[in-house]
Amino acid sequence: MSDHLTRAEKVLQRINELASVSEDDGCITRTYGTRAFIEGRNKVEQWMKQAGLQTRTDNIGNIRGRLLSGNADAKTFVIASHIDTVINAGKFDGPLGVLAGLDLIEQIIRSKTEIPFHVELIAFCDEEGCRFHTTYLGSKAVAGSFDKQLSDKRDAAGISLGEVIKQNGGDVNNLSKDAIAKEDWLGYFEIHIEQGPVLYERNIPVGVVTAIAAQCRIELIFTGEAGHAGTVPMDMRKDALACAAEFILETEKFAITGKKKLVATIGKLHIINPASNVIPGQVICSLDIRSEDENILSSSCLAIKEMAENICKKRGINLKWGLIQQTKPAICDKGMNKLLVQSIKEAGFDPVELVSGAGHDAVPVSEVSPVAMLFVRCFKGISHNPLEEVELKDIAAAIKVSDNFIQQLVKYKPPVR
Ligand code: HGY
Ligand code: MN
Ligand code: MN
Repeated sequence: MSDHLTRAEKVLQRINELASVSEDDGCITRTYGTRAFIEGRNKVEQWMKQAGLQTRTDNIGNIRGRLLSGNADAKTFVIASHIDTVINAGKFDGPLGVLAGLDLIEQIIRSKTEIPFHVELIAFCDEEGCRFHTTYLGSKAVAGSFDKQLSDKRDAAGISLGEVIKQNGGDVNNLSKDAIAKEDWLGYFEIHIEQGPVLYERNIPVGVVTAIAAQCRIELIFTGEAGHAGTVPMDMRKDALACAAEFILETEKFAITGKKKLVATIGKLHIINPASNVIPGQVICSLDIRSEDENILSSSCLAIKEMAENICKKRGINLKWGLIQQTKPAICDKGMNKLLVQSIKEAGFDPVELVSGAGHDAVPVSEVSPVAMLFVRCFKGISHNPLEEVELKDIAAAIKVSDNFIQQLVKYKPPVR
């Protein structure tokens, strides 16, 4: 078996071991700051230590492992991804990038490669934003863009982010000390499953990411009037759920018919005080809209908001529209992408470039550092789903390409930023 396949087997074994750590018995869920998250992070820290890295948990809760260059003044090259998950997740979204990244560093050590830069492996603690509905907490802290006001955000149980940081040994006031200063970044590299069907359909194991789509996360609160399901005539109701349902279908129609290279998703819908014999008085739902074109995203956001207001006006429902987060598109570094394309060719594969519809920790990092991402084919592009699957040979392909990339980087002198 080739060396890359053997290494891929070890990566897959660790992915499976990490996948066995979950806050839910029947599925994989590791959300920010929970006991299961900490247990999973401890596992990753163990593996980092076994590899000989200097490890530390920073204040927000990332686990970080450093391999120092012989040159003390060297810049830092970060290899990273996340170890938090969505609810009922697949096992590759995040952990593949962290554990393949660890393998690359083990290879640097094993091959005694002289590195002119420090290498830092980071397992980010909250890319998905499932617990506090705001993403990139870990990568924002490392990029120096963490907004302290976020620590007031509360989860479904009313616990604040600040309390969770403190509970887990972090200090919100020291978060800024965990950032890597802009002048100290050499670059950022993330291996991640594509989470889409392109590589699978084209039967290609890996692809180069050119950009990461802009996205908007919104919370809508529809307030009508709770009432008796048996007595209130249909034309006298202020049914918050029926209103939300019309909004959801109209939003889907907008995204489909508009062909505006836009995707729109309502992934969370919550009826306040639900009962089968009560007309829903209040409903809360999420709205996630994305486009690689920032202008299309903002104009679509306005159009969807106006459409929601019109539906609510017609039905006598009050609407609260709350912007949770808006991120610009992140452009990947052309210099590093050239090296990645070269590395793919050297590994014997056709280089393919694609835009990521999914968000990644590379987004906040791209504000302070050149970023590059290597996508890995996943079964039918399925992700955020326990059916998420990656073949061993594709992990081996990603390792082979990434080895080449690291060797090119060692020789490459990026233009001064
Ligand atoms: O939502 C996303 O795009 C990412 O998976 N967090
Ligand atoms: Mn991810
Ligand atoms: Mn994800």
